[in-house]
Amino acid sequence: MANLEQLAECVIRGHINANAPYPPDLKGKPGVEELVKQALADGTPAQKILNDGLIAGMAEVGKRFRENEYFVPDVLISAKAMKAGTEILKPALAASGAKALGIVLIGTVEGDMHDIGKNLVSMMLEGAGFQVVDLGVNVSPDKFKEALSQNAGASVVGLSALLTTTMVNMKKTIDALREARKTIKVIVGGAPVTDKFAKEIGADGYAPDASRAVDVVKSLSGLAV
Ligand code: B1M
Repeated sequence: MANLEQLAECVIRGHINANAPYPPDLKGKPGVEELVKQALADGTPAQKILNDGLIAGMAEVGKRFRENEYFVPDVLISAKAMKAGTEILKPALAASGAKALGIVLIGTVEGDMHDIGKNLVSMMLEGAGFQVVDLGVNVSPDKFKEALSQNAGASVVGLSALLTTTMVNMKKTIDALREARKTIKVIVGGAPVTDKFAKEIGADGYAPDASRAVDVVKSLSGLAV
């Protein structure tokens, strides 16, 4: 029987498969890819593999990141391992009709090309079980509005900004989004953004890092944190 705790541990350590050289002490041992395949072969439901293996692993990564035990490169390595597992799991998940926790649109606001933090937030949200539609960087208010109209199922929009000169575009974007849908929930983040600023511009939530962004999006979606 494949062990889902072992699978979670491989996500935490960023161990993709037996041939992967990282981390050195796990080289030659089954990684995420082998363990997901084994669990499917054992008849473990795809949703259980996702929840108790991959998502459980990413939840621990988020906790360690929040507690400054893990840093950006650690999270990126774990996210890569998580992605390798979800790629194998995707057909089984689709066949089982498993639903994402919700759809989140995300992008870096107009005038801003920084995307490392935004990508991290996307990966953590996917790791938590959300479907993420990433609109990229330099996204105008109109483009956000159009994307919201095209994604009727989206319940939360995430805006990222790294520059004091572009964070002002968050308010313009929120106003445009609310024109398209009055009740849409918006979370904002990025180095110069604060909770106070988020409240001033009418955002529903703010998170200082990717891990807490997951909690805020869950809470805005009415899910237990
Ligand atoms: Co730029 N840059 N940059 N830059 N850059 C900063 C932001 C800056 C602070 C550097 C400095 O001067 N000390 C400064 C901004 C000053 C200010 O406005 N106060 C700056 C500047 C001035 C510029 C240019 C104007 C430089 C120039 O051309 N003269 C230019 C602007 C280009 C543009 O956007 N139009 C520019 C360009 C660039 C590069 C292209 C070279 C590159 C970006 C590459 C890329 O993203 N693909 C770059 C980089 C790398 C940086 C620094 C060094 C690092 C940013 C980063 O990726 N951090 C940065 C200085 C610094 O921060 N030390 C700097 C790591 C990342 C994980 O953190 O993005 O904060 P962060 O994301 C965190 C949280 O903020 C939060 O979670 C993330 C993970 O925990 N978070 C969210 C982010 N988005 C969120 C969304 C949420 C919730 C949480 O909900 C939706």
